[in-house]
Amino acid sequence: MHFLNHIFLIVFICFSYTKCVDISVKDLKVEYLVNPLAVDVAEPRLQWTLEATDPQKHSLSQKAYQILVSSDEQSLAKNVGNLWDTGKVASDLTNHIHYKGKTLNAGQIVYWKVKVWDQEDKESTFSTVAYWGKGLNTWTGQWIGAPNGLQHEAQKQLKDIDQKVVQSHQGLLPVLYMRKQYSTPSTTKVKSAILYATAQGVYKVWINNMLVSDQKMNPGWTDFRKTINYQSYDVTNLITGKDTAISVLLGTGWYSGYIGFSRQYKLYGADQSLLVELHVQYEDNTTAVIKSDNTWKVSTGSILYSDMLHGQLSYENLEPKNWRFLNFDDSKWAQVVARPTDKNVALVADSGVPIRVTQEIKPIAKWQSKPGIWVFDFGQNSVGWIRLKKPAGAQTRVQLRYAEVLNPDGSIYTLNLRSALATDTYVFTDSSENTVEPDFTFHGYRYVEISGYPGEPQLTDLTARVIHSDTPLKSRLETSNPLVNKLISNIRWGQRSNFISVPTDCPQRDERLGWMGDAEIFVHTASYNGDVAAFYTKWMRDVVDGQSAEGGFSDVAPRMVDPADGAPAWGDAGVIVPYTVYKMFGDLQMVSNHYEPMNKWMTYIGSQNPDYMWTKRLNNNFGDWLQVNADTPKEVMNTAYYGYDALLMSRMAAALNRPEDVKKYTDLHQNIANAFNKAFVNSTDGRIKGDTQTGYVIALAFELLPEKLRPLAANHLADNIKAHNWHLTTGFIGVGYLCPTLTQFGHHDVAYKLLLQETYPSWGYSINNNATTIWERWDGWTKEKGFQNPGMNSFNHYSLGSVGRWLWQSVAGIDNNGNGVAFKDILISPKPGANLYNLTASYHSINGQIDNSWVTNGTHIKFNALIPVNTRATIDVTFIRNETVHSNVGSGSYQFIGELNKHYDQVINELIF
Ligand code: RAM
Repeated sequence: MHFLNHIFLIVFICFSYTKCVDISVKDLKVEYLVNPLAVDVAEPRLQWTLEATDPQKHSLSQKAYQILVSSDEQSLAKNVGNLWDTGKVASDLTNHIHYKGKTLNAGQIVYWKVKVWDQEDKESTFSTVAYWGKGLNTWTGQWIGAPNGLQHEAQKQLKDIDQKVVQSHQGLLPVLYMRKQYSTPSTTKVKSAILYATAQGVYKVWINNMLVSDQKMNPGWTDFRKTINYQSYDVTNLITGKDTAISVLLGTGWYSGYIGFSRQYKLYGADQSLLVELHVQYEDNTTAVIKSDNTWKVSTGSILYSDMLHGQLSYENLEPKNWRFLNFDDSKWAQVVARPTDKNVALVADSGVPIRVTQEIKPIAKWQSKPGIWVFDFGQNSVGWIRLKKPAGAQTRVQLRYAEVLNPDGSIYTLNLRSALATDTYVFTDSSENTVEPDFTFHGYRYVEISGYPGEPQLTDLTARVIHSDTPLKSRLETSNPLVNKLISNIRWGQRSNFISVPTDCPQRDERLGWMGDAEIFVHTASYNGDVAAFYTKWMRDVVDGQSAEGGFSDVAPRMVDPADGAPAWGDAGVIVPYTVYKMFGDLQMVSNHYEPMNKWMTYIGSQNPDYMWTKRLNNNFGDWLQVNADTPKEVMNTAYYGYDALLMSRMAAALNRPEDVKKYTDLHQNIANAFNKAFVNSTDGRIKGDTQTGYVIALAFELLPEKLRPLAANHLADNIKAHNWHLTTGFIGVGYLCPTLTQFGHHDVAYKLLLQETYPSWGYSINNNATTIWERWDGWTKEKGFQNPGMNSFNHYSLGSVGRWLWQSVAGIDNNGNGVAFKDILISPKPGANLYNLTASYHSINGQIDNSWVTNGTHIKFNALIPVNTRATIDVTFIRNETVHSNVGSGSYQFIGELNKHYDQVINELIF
């Protein structure tokens, strides 16, 4: 066995008179975002990553940094930081560094760069230049919408042509077309132009017929009664001549469209409105602000509705031709109405991640379910819509219906969409050859049924456009086992499909809500798959906006469905999500921002449960949702969660350096544990009331059992799984902690058995029955019973995919070491087993990329690890005979080759090798 450390021949030629630096600076971000144009935070956090200039070198680190921030690029080019020059700061920090320079003006854009010194005090060159903008403090634009009669007129028109839809869906409102043309007061050229925009609704903006961005469904979803996010776009290149036309499509979106269950619409308001400010700076340094006001014009057009749940209906002949171009005659359009600004609603620069089309998929097969009705299979359940090629001369009504699954006869199965129509309809009248796609809707689907298409639609005529909040999903995990790879793929698709402005439960039926229980159980897995920190930063505001006056977090955020506060394990997302984001990304800011709301939640529970058992304020009390004939007693689960909250609060209090709260919450955790043990645990044999897998799992994972009972409880857990013939019985809650707990308490082989199980209930069972995403229920479809009750049967829910965390942490073996956060102190502890002959894992942490891989023949193994610059790692390779734990090693690549030790031999032999 050897450490490559010892044998690496370091050949590094440096073409420089001075000593050559070992690291370079990359990936500059502000508040997790690349060059954001509007940041509302007072002291935005800056970050970068480091790369080794020679990947063969070890133990590289950053000894110091210097940040320069300037009001203009020219000064920065001369290495002048006229807003902030940190000088050489002795620090190994590369993220969460607060800007402490001069106060910035509203709308100001600033430029920055950074250089670092390596472990030997050698200085790097400066990074490339990045920038950020300060958000707007005040708005002079007005909220504008359509005069009353306008939408009714269009609705009446719609009634004449599409009776059936309108009768059943009264709330469908036509999309508004808005425009404003202005002439520039200045004759000089534009130096910079930033467009700030938002809506009570959902919007798209063009300048001179050019779409300002590829972002979709802006401004996304917030609790519109409290917070509205605005977006900012650099439109400098779009403003060319003296005259400029701004055109906007304004749909209903989450604000006034159909939302949540069945017949809910206009939840936040009856009419859409728009708010826009275009800030232009000319080369002669004059400025202009063009804003939404009552001089704008409004009309309706071809889009008779574009609804998130129900889809889009467009009549081509109703489109005002060339309405987005300069000099379009809008004299017949109505004048908009300006609406008062609600001072109680905060307008906030969007801190989240825009929704974009991130992939296109071509269909793999098609067939006729009835003559003239074609079904297309895209091979993958995903979220978005179809871009359809319209044939020349088509004068017809073409309808696309979306579905996740099929009936046995090959027709699409849509019952599980409940009242969501999920249908896009185009009435074509002009003869142009074209492609069409909807504007403000999205569908969860694998299959598309198309009717009314002239002739036979070809595979090339339909393209699936995949959308989601575009969090970079750079991390990769792959093994030699196709079943495990499919599970990993299904988990990733579940995440992509349900990260749409908020973390949702499902993307297809009439629900699509920010269910907190689902979020709580999946956040850890999500944080391994990609950089989701900004996404959760935005969502935590929705969570806190939804907190009741008494302190109750809700079941869904943005809060909406139900007046009740959150159930145990659902409301607890308000504590678990900030904790997990802190652990995974080092985000102490999120913890401190929401510390008081979290405290309030603890008081909310504690004040009515003075005996430390969570038996009151249970609200919807969901329990271990969708478990398999193994209902964990609710008092057991709920009390365990109360204990878990206390445990996490004590850790967060410690991170914030609040010793009194550390004591308060450590004591609370202990008191809850005592009450839990007294009421539910047999103190001799460690049996827990209910005797369910979930009961054992959460008691162990939430550190509630006395030490001597832990192995006993873990054995009961393993025995229970064995008694179910190596099957799990856990629902949404237990499943997230199941495999990690088995591994932690020495039953890694049992966890592997669950991973590889292919009969019901298991992940493998769904995969063998064509799952390309994670199902809501273990029995979404079974050979014996067919589809589960359509009242609740989504095929794209991520909750049961929370096993992803374990694949990363315990199989690939990439985790934080002990109390470490943000992978600065890394634990590499892979546990090869089963028939995973190869594994390759690459996790893009906030502190750099961590790569693990192995290849084995079942008796010998070669293991590689790559530790990022400026981090330390403990590498546990005790799965190799005569190997040990290598503590606190520096960056670089390491290789270990040897014989698998006895224990792993056994695991592997039992499991297939
Ligand atoms: C369902 C949702 C969600 C779950 C709640 C309790 O309707 O789909 O996944 O958290 O119920």
